[in-house]
Amino acid sequence: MSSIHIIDSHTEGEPTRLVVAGGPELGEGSLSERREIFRRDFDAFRSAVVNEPRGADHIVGALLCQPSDASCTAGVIFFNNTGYLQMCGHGTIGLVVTLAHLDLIGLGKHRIETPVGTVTAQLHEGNRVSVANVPAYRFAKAVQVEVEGVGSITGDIAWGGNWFFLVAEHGQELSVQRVRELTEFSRLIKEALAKSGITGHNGAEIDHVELFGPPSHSDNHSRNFVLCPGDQYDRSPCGTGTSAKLACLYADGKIQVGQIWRQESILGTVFEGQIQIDPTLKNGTVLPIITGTAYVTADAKLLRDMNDPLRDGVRF
Ligand code: PYC
Repeated sequence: MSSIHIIDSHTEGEPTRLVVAGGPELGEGSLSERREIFRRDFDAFRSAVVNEPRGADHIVGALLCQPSDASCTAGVIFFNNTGYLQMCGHGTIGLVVTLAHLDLIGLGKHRIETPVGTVTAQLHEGNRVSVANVPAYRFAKAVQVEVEGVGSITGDIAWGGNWFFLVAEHGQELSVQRVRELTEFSRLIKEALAKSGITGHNGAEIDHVELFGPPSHSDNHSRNFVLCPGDQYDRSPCGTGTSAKLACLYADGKIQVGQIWRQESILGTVFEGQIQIDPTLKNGTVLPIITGTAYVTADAKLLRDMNDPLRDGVRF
């Protein structure tokens, strides 16, 4: 029998399951090297933690790691029902609130190492966290893709810590009652991008699709529906997706430094986004800051009985 200490939280509705103890030994390399060892040698552990019967398809897992950079408070590798994420905004907010719940950190700024770079998270009062994410940029504007059964769809390709295809004109009503239809619609777009060879930089797979529409509340600027890898939709407005959106807004001259963008999720929960500009970075690149709130929901032990045929979870 092996035991895994996990703490669950949700950030604006989207769950994060942090593995605090009982995780695999991945060595002391960079977080991206450790993520490859995780993927190669311990994928059964990933599945055991987030997939049924111990988890559920929409849970995002996070493995707490020793950082390789001593100036960082923690390292983290994010994963989900089908694989590994590059970065995760809602998950970083959940991680920081969980570390505070464990009395491991206090209010203020904390550097967190991820496989795609170091981010800085500021813990405020009331479980609120601002994440200064990795630099984000628009890679391509108004890219057309022919989607089977749908027709031609136009979107922007942007990096916000993951690769996104951002679509404003889609004819879909973005309501929580329609998540099945929106999931299928977005899945078809993702499939069409792959079939058409449309990628991010260096042939990177675009594994997130983001649909935008009008907000349901006049305080907010926009509502989104975000399809994540593993065909699960983000219950939060998606931290990396909001970062990608900020990069596109900046590229279109629609946001300035100091302005707040209130991005509403399909549930109606909100991330506040803003940008900073670092003149040493390539023109058009922004430094997104995403603010949201997380709550701890469970502190538990997962048990893996080696006689249990489903000890590695249900894997597809
Ligand atoms: O918040 O960046 C995010 C995220 C990615 C996938 C699910 N949430």
